[in-house]
Amino acid sequence: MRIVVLAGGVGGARMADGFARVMPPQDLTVIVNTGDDFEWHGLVVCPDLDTVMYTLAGIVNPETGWGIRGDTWGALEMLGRYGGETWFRVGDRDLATHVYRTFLLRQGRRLSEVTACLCRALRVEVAIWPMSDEPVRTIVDTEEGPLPFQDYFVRRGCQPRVRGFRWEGLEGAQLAPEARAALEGADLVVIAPSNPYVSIGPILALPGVRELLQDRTVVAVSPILGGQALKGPAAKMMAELGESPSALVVARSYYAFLDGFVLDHADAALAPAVAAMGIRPLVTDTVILDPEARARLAREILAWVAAGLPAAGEG
Ligand code: FO1
Repeated sequence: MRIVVLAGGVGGARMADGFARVMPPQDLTVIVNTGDDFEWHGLVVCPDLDTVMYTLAGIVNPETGWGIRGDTWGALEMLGRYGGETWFRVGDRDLATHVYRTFLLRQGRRLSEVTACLCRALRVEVAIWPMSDEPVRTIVDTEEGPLPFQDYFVRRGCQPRVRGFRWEGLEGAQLAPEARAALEGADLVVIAPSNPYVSIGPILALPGVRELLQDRTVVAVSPILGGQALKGPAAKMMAELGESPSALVVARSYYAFLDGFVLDHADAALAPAVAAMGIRPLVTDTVILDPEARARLAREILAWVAAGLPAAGEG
């Protein structure tokens, strides 16, 4: 079975890691959000691509879920001494990734090619593709005005109240050719437990993606359990956009193309409402902090899909 995982940052990386642990690497592709990308002191930083890449390479910092384990901060400290901004914390080894990526991009290579080159060097066998080779930048419209994503997320700690989201560059952007080929050939698309607005939203906003998903088997794992996000601002954003935070809001936002929806035990009571939307629910443990839990959830999803998405007690 050829599987494509649509992923954002830490939640996406953990779900991709689960599948990477239980299936042949050549059958798995991860398509990653690039709306969080930005220029940092002249370097092109792709936080979600790097989070997925470092996780699958086994070198991610397990405490933060992003950055490199055991990294040091000498360059950042020096940058601070020069008066440079240091609110976005780039470690010394992580810095090399941004330097080399920027170097390759300036030679005219596409982001997909550059990502493949970095992954090869880190011995990542699973294909990781950016959603687009053209820059697409998430702008968070807040009560204090528009903020570029990392300004909102890191510098302002997700404090300003959200009014909506926009994507700069979307008009000129296409789904990258490698990502498109993977989606076209997929037997199953898994939407990782990533933020539906700012991690999955940009991927779905690219022309043709929703149409491609309508023709495939698509299951999503809820990033919201018990009305809260395990990590990140998804529940806060929901509330500020006038929704009562719930896994149901996520299922509804993917309704047009979703076949199955994976809910945590904490939300078992929502399963009938999911089924009433014509979407098959699977209730299980969706907390995937450790590698064993990730592999178990991936295995469970594969078995569920192979059995034709039976509801509990069926099949
Ligand atoms: N997240 C933070 O909360 N603070 C940081 O200083 C920070 C630095 C950083 C550096 C490299 C990288 O790849 C990711 C980094 N992140 C940081 C995470 C990142 O901002 C978010 O996880 C994603 O953009 C949201 O998915």
